[in-house]
Amino acid sequence: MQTSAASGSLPAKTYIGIGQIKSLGATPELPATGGGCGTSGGEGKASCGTSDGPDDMPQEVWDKVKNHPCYSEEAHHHYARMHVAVAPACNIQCNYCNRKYDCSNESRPGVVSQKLTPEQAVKKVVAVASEIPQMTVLGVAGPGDALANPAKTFETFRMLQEQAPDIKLCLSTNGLALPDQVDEICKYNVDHVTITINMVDPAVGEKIYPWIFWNHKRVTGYEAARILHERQMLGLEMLTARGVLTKINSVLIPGINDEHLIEVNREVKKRGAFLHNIMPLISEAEHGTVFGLTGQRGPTASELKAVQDACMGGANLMRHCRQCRADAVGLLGEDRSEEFTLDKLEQMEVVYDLDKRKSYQDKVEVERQAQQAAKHEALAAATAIGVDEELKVLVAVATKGGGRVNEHFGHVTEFQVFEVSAAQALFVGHRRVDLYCQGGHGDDEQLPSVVNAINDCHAVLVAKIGACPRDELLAAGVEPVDQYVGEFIEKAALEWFNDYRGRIASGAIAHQPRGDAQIRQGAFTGGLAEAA
Ligand code: CLF
Ligand code: SF4
Repeated sequence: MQTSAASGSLPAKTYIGIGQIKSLGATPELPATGGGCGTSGGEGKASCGTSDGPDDMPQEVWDKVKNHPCYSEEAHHHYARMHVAVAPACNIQCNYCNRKYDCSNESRPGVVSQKLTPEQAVKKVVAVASEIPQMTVLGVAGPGDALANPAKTFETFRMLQEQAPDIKLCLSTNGLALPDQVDEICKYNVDHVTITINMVDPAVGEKIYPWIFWNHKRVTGYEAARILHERQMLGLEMLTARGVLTKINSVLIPGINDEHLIEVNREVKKRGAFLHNIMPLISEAEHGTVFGLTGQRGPTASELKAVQDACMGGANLMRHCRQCRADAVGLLGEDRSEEFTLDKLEQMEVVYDLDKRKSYQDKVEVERQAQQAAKHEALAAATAIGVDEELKVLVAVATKGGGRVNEHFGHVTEFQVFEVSAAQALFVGHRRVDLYCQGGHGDDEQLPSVVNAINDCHAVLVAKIGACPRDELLAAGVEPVDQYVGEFIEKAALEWFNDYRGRIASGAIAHQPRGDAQIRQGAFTGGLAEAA
């Protein structure tokens, strides 16, 4: 399958700007936040403040995020979302979007969505929810703007509330129409709203947005960006005042808004945003976007992480976004939409069984608690070792879900990456890779691209790995580890790190810094995951 992965060598690591970014620090000078949910999401945590459960936040906020895979990093190992493409129109133009494809804010490129009527959408949601009991959230995320299509978006929500009342409702918008739609959002109990905010300075914005459609006419340049900015800020403030949880998506565009996103983080926190999701620009010439055609590149893995790290201390960060398609179905990172096309839905017998869904989700909660207990146990077992206590390394993990090390190296199409220190194992991203094992045999030509994708990691935790990739990884300086099969990821990563520090302390090895890695939006999946 054709992929949208960037090819060629990595950009120079000395890229100026991102690498010199200074952190917001632990005690940023921020005005007090406004009221609402955004005030209670925790201060400056590295990821959505849900990783330790309800102790971190008021019960009503916990109830909203505990099974939302985007609003809780930890939930995304267990719970699924789906999108319905009922909103094809858009009221602005972004230089990174070509709507021949899905909305770039919430999508991988190169995949055309099947547009649905609200009736078709609701039928699909009920069918998916019957089939996938961990599917807890329905989002409207394009392919255009959810609020530029209010009649279709809200009709979908209205019908769904009646037919599947346990499903959380979520939408994504560029914010231009948001202030006018806040009442409708609240009327249909939409608890989660994503606003894509790439700038708080119209001088930056005019490099990203060539035009907006405003008051029945097209507005361009600085004025367009100024209006959009004002509407975004107003909409965010209004949602905060009404207690709606908000997530801000920002597309990191090197050389245009990289350092500026720290200011964006600060401003959205002031206005009560619950989460800030800084995503890499997706930009390939074949997508036909302005940025693709002008050669504007996306960030490398370390450039993205540098900006995210610099924002710690501001609004909570989301780092597990998969930039989903507008009709994605399943756990983040997987896409089961092909199982639920309209013609297949016609053949399905759908029974929406609330008790079955609840009992499945109760089992997930038991598993989650075991995962938390394992993490705490591993942290408690970490011994004081005479090596740098500030030491942090990245570890790649092969998993097929459930928060465990349970995938073979050769079957991975996406590694999860954790930053591990003596204090924590923190999810910091994912890396798509070409499938190494095809038809039972490893394809050695794929190995360099896999190594490229995790080249900033010190180890890779897998359920199983063959001799050839093992040797190649070792030669590249990445340690393959297969002794934690079936273990919870954080426990395994912390235990490996403890062992790693022990080897450093004993003089058996010397700690070496790693290089940069390549972020890919697409990869060869050998049919395992369609349309990567
Ligand atoms: Fe969809 Fe977005 Fe709701 Fe999630 S996605 S509308 S908040 S249910 Fe999630 Fe996908 Fe990232 Fe969006 S991983 S692109 S953040
Ligand atoms: Fe595309 Fe979304 Fe931007 Fe509209 S708001 S132009 S659909 S990325």
